[in-house]
Amino acid sequence: MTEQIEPKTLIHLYELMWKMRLHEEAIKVLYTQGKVGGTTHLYIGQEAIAAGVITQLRQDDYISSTHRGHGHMLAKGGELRPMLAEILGKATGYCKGKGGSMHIASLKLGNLGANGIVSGGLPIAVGAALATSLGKTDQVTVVSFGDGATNEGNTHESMNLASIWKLPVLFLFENNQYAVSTRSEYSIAGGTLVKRAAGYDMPAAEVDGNDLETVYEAARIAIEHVRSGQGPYLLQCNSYRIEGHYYGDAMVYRSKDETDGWRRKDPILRTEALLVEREILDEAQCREIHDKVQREVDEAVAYAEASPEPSLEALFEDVYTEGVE
Ligand SMILES: Cc1ncc(C[n+]2csc(CCOP(=O)(O)OP(=O)(O)O)c2C)c(N)n1
Ligand SMILES: [Mg+2]
Repeated sequence: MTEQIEPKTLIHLYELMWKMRLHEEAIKVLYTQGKVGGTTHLYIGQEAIAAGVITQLRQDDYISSTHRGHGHMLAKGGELRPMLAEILGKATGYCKGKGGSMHIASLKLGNLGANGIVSGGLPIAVGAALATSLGKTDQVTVVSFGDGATNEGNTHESMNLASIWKLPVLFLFENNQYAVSTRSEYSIAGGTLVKRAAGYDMPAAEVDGNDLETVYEAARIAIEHVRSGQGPYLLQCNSYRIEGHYYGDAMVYRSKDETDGWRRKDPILRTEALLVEREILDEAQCREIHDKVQREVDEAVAYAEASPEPSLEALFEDVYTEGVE
């Protein structure tokens, strides 16, 4: 039986998930208007994973993220204004406009960065965990990775090293069913990573990644294990990528029926149902939270749009130095 999340925390996580969702919805509009450089990968549908796991970290804990990293950053304490400014390539962004959607990082918040290299975040996380381990702190590093990363050499090397050195890493596998157009049930031998974790002598759990409470409880156990110095842990959260691989993907490789089926398992609506069922909030109060977050997102979009571009002189600043705060 899953432990219930305290009402106050549940409301906070519900609001945070709307923040992630409406942030991504705003990016769709900005992208369509030609204001987002390059490409952008949206986190819609997977919000319960970042909210359920990353919010349980301390600020001095680390995360290492993926190309689909906006939700991870918001869960680690990222604010809407510098997020959206970064995505629009503005000087007020987290990386002074030089990172964009796929490379947002903040050392102050403990985000070692989104990453354009599939599985690239795992060795970085193991390195961070080695540093904290040598420093004898009890900091934890959480690395998110997708099903596409599961069969990269990096992933196996990282898990093996983390295990033999008993490093404080939580390997957070977000199975959103697709790597571009390849289905994870086709690409993952054995169907689950939990079996592979046994090969690395690492405890593991597999949960419904669209069920916030289940993710939260599994993450609590996993983080406790890692923080107590017992070595790495693998948490597999099964979810679904509601949008295309990148925004604008024609999605010819899957049916509308399939996507609609997963829309009915929407993690935000499921959390809302929980809040109402437990009489923590009624539907009108839930709507108020949604509307409040929408106003915050709109305000942040206006801020980002009004922000200046980086200056030409800034081009050579922060090269080979710590360019992010
Ligand atoms: C090493 C490497 N190989 C291939 C690519 C191209 N690529 C970018 S994202 C992606 C799919 C990643 O799928 P997954 O790991 O499941 O993450 P998701 O997009 O589902 O979040 C691929 C193949 C890349 N960026 N890096
Ligand atoms: Mg995937």
